Amino acid sequence: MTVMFHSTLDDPAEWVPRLQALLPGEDIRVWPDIGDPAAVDVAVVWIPPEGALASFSGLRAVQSLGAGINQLGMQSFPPQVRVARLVDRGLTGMMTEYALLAALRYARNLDAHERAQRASTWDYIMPTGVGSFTVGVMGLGVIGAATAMRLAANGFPVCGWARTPKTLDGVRCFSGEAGLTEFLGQTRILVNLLPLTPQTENILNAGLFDRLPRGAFVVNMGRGAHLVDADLLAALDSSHLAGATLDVFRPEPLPEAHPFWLHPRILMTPHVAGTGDPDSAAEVVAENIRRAKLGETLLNEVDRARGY
Ligand code: NDP
Ligand code: OXD
Repeated sequence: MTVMFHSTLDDPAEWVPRLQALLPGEDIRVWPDIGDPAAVDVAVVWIPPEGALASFSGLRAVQSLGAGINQLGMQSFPPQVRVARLVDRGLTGMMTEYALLAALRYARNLDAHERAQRASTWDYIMPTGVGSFTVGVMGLGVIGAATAMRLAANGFPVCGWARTPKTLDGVRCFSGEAGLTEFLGQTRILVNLLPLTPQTENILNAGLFDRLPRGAFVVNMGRGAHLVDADLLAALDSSHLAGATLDVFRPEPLPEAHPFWLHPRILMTPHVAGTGDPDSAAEVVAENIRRAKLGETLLNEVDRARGY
């Protein structure tokens, strides 16, 4: 088996020795030193090198180094190519931690205190605690479900929304278009953990914000294209929304002139909410390389028609 590794974020010096130790005898090559492209059986990538996969005529599988797969451009892959997203306990843990941090910052008014400090103002805001801040988690998959449970374990009332009905301990679950309005109506901090698909693109828009209570907060950890930037700015500027925490953007990096950078009610981070931990994730990737060799279904294989 020939495996091609490429990432602009993940360090091959951390990944390749781990993969090699788990897959003795397999040939792991790091882009661009890959030799004959037709020999590549499996591509392990965050974003594939521009146009490269088209020349991998023997490609059997693509393993994403991210939990999301929209960045792979998989529409152009031949139908027999299997695609897997990354499910890794290290990544999931970091994502839940980020959501908890963002929710606690709002529940304990740290955003308001940051603004008051910048204005040298002693602004006493009576703390109310987390119990009065219902968090609504959009997307109850691997990361969304773990996030909802972690928030609930930390005292937040939590509700969740997904495409299909779910049951999660301590989380009030809603599903489908029919459940969305009730879900949003009780959400004070909205955390987006949806995958990007044609159905979820632009979902964080003016119509959705209008269904949140006045003074709600938005935390976008999914993808930049979930959010209609102008609608967020309008909702913040009218004070319908009180703040936003954004980890993902369209495009990344966000251009310097974008109004998000200097907005007093937006906290930005550069797509760092979670990353795969090679110590734990290399095992999952190695198992998928073994499965690709045997022509088996991959772990966390993406339903290509569904898009996640
Ligand atoms: P999963 O595939 O495990 O879960 C996706 C969830 O979204 C499922 O509950 C699914 O519902 C729900 N969903 C999908 N489409 C719809 C829809 N149209 N309406 C309602 N619900 C829908 O994904 P993960 O939890 O592993 O990851 C979620 C996303 O988080 C990734 O796709 C990625 O975009 C983002 N991410 C961001 C990172 C960052 O650093 N910022 C890091 C990692 C991930 P159902 O189960 O009913 O099908
Ligand atoms: C992602 C990731 O999908 O970093 O954004 O895993």
